[in-house]
Parts: sequence; C-alpha cells; structure tokens
Amino acid sequence: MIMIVMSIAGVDPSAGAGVFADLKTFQAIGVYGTGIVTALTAQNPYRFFSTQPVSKEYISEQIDSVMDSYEVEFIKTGMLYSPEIIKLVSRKIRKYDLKAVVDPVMVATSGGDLTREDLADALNRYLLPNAILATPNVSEAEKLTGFKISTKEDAIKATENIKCDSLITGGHLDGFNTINIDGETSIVKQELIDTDNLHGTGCNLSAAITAYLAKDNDLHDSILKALDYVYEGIKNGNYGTLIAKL
Ligand code: PXL
Repeated sequence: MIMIVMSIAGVDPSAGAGVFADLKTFQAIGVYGTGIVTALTAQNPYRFFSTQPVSKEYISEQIDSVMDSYEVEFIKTGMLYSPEIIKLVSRKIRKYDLKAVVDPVMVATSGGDLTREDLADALNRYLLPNAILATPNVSEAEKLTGFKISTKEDAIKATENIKCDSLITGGHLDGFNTINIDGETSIVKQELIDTDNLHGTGCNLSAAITAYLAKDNDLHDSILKALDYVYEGIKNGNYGTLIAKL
C-alpha cells in the first residue's frame, strides 16, 4: 500500500523549492504526495519577485478536502506566510492528529522575504509544540531561540530550546548537522559541497524526512536517510528528482 503524505507550503513556479519540489521528493522516495498551497510566489533560483498569499479560509478548505478522502498521517510544512496561517495549520494538525515535520521557513535562499512579519513567535507558540520535528537552518534556529549560533556547541544548546525535537542543518556550520530527539543529541557531519545551487534544499530535506517516516522509518533513521538524499541531490546538481534510497 502506498502511503499518502501532505505538504503545506508555498508554490515556487521554478519548482526547485516549495510544494512542487516537495511533490518531486515524495515521488522519488515512493510515497504519494498531496500539496496544500499557502501562497504563490513569482521567483526563480536567482531572483525573488513577489508573493500572493492564499486566504486562510481557502487553505482550510484545501486541507479539509484532502483529508476528507485520504488517510494522511505525516505532513510537512514550509512557507506559512503569516501568524494566522500558522495558527490555522496548528489547529488542523490537532484536528486530524497529524505528525508534522516543520521547516520553519522565514526567508528564501535567494533572499526574498517569504513572510509578512517575524514569524518566530507564532511558530514557537502554536506550531512547534504540535510538531514532531523542526528542521531550522542556523539563521532560523537563531530566530526561534534568540541564541547566536557560531559553533556546534551553540547548536546543541539551541536545540535544547526549540519546542520540539529538532535538526539544525549544518550547511552554515561546517557541515555539522545537530539532531536532538527526546533530549538526546547527536551530530552528523557531512562534507560541504562547493556550489551556489542550493535553492530548495531545505524544502527537499523536510519533505524527504516526511516521506521516510511514512515508509516506517523511525525519526532518527528518517533524518539520516533524508540528509543523504539531499546531499546526493546537491552533488548531482540539485535536480530535485533523484534516485532515492527506498
Ligand atoms: O526554501 C525556502 C522556501 C520555501 N518555500 C518556498 C520558497 C522557498 C525558497 O525559495 O520559494 C515557496
């Protein structure tokens, strides 16, 4: 039986990030992806033009319409744009008893602002307490915790202050990924790849974790496999659709 997962995120029409990228990752790993759109963006990997958010009523209707016909257990969230949308998504997670991997997206790799205002407070207050994992990069983890993160020791301390299990990605920390599951920390070192093509890698990572969870891997194994998946993707030119470890 194929497992059904859900991405709740923005649309990047160049499809390297956002819902379209998530769907490709889901497909590559062998789960059926559904996609709820929180906002449209006009962008490419190099330039961000603008954002058009979807109303929270319509996001709610999209989620309900998928949940009405599909059994979904694992979801990921990406660009949520506003505190109102964050609150709505937290309510849906509780209503449908969803296990959510949260990519606490605030700014695009291209530098575009994906949010209307500072979302850290709403993420901390509403979404992370209802999530099974958050996957911030260093700057997102700094915004969530208020800590400055310059070393892996700082990252370990930051994970202890994130309001759910977490993975702080190591792209800006010499390749040291910091995982905290149930208060236990582990560090996974990856080599940094010399590239300027990293658009959407955070989206692909949280989508891959969600897909591996749906395929019955535990949280730690899902993270390790997803880190591998994204690493191989970056090494192969970040195409988005790759040969995945099933
Ligand atoms: O990678 C962050 C991100 C998330 N969601 C959307 C994006 C981006 C980055 O560009 O466009 C829709």
